[in-house]
Amino acid sequence: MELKDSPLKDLLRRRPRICVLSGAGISAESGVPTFRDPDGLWAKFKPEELANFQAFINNPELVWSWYQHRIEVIRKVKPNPGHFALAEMAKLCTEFTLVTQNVDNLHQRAGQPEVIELHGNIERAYCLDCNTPAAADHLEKLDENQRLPRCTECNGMIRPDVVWFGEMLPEESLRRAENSAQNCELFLCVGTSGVVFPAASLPFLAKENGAYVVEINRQHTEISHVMHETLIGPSGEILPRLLAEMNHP
Ligand code: BJW
Ligand code: ZN
Repeated sequence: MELKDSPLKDLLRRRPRICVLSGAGISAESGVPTFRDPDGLWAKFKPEELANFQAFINNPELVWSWYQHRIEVIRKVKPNPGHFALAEMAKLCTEFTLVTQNVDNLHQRAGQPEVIELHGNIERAYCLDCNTPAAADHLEKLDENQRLPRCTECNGMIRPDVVWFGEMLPEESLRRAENSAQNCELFLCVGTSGVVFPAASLPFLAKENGAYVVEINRQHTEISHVMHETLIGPSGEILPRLLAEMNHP
């Protein structure tokens, strides 16, 4: 696919200030299921059953086994050309911010210099009572008398360090993401359905502040109407093309 002549092409050649918001779709080509595609995570598990605090309190073993399963999947897969292209772009631009809703560490493993995590990280966990950090892969380490991971300091319950529905996003991460969206010249929304807030408000904020806003997705989304351009296709193919444009003499 050649990029058609558009403001995007000209912008990329100037290596503008870029802010990227990524979602589960960027990791799909690595083999990580998305949430809302037909074969996604919510096709098998209802979000209200698993991704909220009350669900965890009601059935921590179910929620932990879901996270344990996802940790195992994520550890087996590798970053794909989409993740690598973004890491290369960061080296070319003087101002480049990557904001992710993903908890899978694939941007980090692709060598992304800095990642703003809006929804936490599946590899981390902490104690509900005293906040002491804990390893996230407890279930592997439990002996047969233990059903759930417990805090080594206070014996409290350990929870995954991710953001569930109804919970606040990490304040500093959200502040930095909003600041970058407000100050960028090009905002890229990659592989997100745009249904979860406040992450989905970032492209609106960027546009209000004069950025050129582009979506990269396999299909149109809830937030396509705010985009100046939607590039339809797999991000593992489209992002390397955008990178090539930045390297154009
Ligand atoms: C490809 C591809 C390929 C596939 N290439 N593309 C304003 C309005 C309405 C509601 C709210 C609002 N503000 C807040 C809310 C409530 C709520 C919310 O947004 N609800 C909506 C669902 C209506 N938000 C919250 O509760 C947030 N907290 C909050 O706002 O706190 C303040 C507050 C508190 C109390 C009351 C009120 C306010 C917290 C949200 C936390 C989200 N958590 C999860 C789970 C994280 C942990 C875990 O991983 O287990 O985050 S839910 C899940 O959705 C996960 C994701 O990060 C997030 C977004 O999903 P994403 O990444 O977009 O994935 P998909 O599957 O939806 O889309 C994939 C896309 O990829 C698709 O479009 C495909 O087409 C595409 N694709 N292959 C390119 N190869
Ligand atoms: Zn504790």
